[in-house]
Amino acid sequence: MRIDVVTIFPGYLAPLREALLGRAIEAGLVELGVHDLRDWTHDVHQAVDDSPYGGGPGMVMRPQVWGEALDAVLGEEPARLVVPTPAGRPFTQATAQAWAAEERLVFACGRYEGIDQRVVDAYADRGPVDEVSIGDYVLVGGEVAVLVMVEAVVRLLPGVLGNPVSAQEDSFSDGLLEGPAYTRPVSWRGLDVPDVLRSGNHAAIARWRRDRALERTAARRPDLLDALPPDALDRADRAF
Ligand code: 6GU
Repeated sequence: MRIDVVTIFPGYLAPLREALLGRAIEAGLVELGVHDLRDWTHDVHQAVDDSPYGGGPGMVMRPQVWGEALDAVLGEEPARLVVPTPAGRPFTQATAQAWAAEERLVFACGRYEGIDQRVVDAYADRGPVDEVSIGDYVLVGGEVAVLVMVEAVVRLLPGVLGNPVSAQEDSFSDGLLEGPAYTRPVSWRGLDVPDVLRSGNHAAIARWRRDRALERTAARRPDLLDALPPDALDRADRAF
């Protein structure tokens, strides 16, 4: 997979070259390009923003500089263009799974009050464009959202995780939150590991884990339970 990020703060994306992602890049599983939007300005001040039509606070990123930058970075190869914005559709595990199948992702990081809408409108005629949000809170720019989304996507690529079963058993992949996990010692500060996990009874362990996942999801994210398809719960789940 090829990933490009256009931003006025290229240094913000440095963590993408660390740890798991860094290893994916070194292993050639991911190619990463980080580009400074100001490289496509022509004035001495390298201005990327201007005041909004219609008035109001803040600044809007100018379309011309974004147009030149995206023409250059997108090139002729097909790519999905992603524009992080708190006004976007929610980015979820399903989004990460869909994007993990793409050849190329290009992220356009806006700052200030966003990018002139005509940039998204113009590129929507050329290929897929997604305006996405990572949650119901406001960040100062798209850069941190890109760190989040790229990490969620890249860990799903074949060969990136040591144990591919971990990606399949994630919270959300079955629509539920994962339950608690334990390791040695069996007793710590007077707290014991649940007996069933040491029983060797794999069916009982699977049932116990499923019950804890249901319990935790009901307590913390009842909205996820409501959203499960009707066939997602088996008889034992319902009894629970
Ligand atoms: Cl993608 N961008 C910004 N600026 N704020 C956000 C966001 C994105 N998602 C949630 N808040």
